[in-house]
Amino acid sequence: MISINQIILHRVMMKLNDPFVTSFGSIQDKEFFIIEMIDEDGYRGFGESVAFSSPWYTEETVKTNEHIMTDFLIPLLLQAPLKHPDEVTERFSQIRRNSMAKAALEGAVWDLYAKKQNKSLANSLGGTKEKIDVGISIGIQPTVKDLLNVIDTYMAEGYKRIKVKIKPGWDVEVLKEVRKHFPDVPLMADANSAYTLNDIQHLKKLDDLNLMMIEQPLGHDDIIDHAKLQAELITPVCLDESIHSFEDVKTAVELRSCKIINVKIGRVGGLTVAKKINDYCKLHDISIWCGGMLEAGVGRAHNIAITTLDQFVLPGDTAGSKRYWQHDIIEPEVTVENGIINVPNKPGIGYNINRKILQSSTIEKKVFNNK
Ligand code: OSB
Ligand code: MG
Repeated sequence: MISINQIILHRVMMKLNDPFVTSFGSIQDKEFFIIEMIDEDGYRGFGESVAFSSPWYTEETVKTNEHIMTDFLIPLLLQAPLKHPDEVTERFSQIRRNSMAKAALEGAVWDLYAKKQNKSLANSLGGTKEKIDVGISIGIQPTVKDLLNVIDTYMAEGYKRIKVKIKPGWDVEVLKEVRKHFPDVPLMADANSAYTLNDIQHLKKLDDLNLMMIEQPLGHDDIIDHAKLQAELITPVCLDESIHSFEDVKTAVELRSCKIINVKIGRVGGLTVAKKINDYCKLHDISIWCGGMLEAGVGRAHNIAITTLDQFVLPGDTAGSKRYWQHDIIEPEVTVENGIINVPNKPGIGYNINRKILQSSTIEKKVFNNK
């Protein structure tokens, strides 16, 4: 039984080492919540919210996360004890959407639950891998030469695949150059919704480049046009932005809109939903991998745990802490060796909170007590 006594929302601001540039713009300052949850037996779980400050990726923001967590989700969590974290999704279902707000709190419940069971979060979720393969996502660079240099650096660090952000004017020619310099690198491209079906002839040129996939070429909410595109492309289509729920996965699979799905815990509404997606995709032979939201250590640890499930067959975007932060908020930090992360086997997320870094990065702290 989990009876929550207290929930603390730490509003944190951290600066990325380098600005991350996509077809939509650039991020360097990352604001988010670390959720700390304490139950009546003194167990403590942690979650991390992943919405950005502005709604360019999905409609949620740091402020909508705060509003929804504070005014709706936290009261629901404190209302009655829980037997299992799977019940959180059910309890939150009376609140429409707001997946990232839900996932942030649910993640803390899962961590707390796993610690109470004295099991790693990965094992609690049903994951079995002891090591996971990871890739890296590279933002749009000022020049092709810069991009080639960055790829060189990350290949030397052993990352298992390279993802390059593309947009109109920075796509086929750039990827051709990459292929010329790195003929064998496992390579993919992420468009973050920058194209339409009118670009189909242009996108077909990617078929000569032996890409593992093209991620979210079309509309951020589209599932229909992607099916039309996939029917014309040899390159597998991977959906990211379009997948907000388990139901979206079913629609995309039924309509053959993609061959691969990028699962982000926050975008789909939590670990319980991500688990369900894993099982459904296994049944339907759809490959999945864990995407990233430029997370700090707590979110990164949750990503590592979900990636241990069996249908996460492709390397994800969960790069090492040092790729993002000067100092991460966990210890040890996440390290990648030869493109591999060793999954921690300590209880829960398996990393400790670095209280010094958390404190120095916190701009506001709100405490909710169960009376
Ligand atoms: O489209 O997958 C994306 C980062 C921010 C928002 C959206 C995306 C990304 C990434 C980088 O590609 C993922 C990461 O390294 O955490
Ligand atoms: Mg993406």
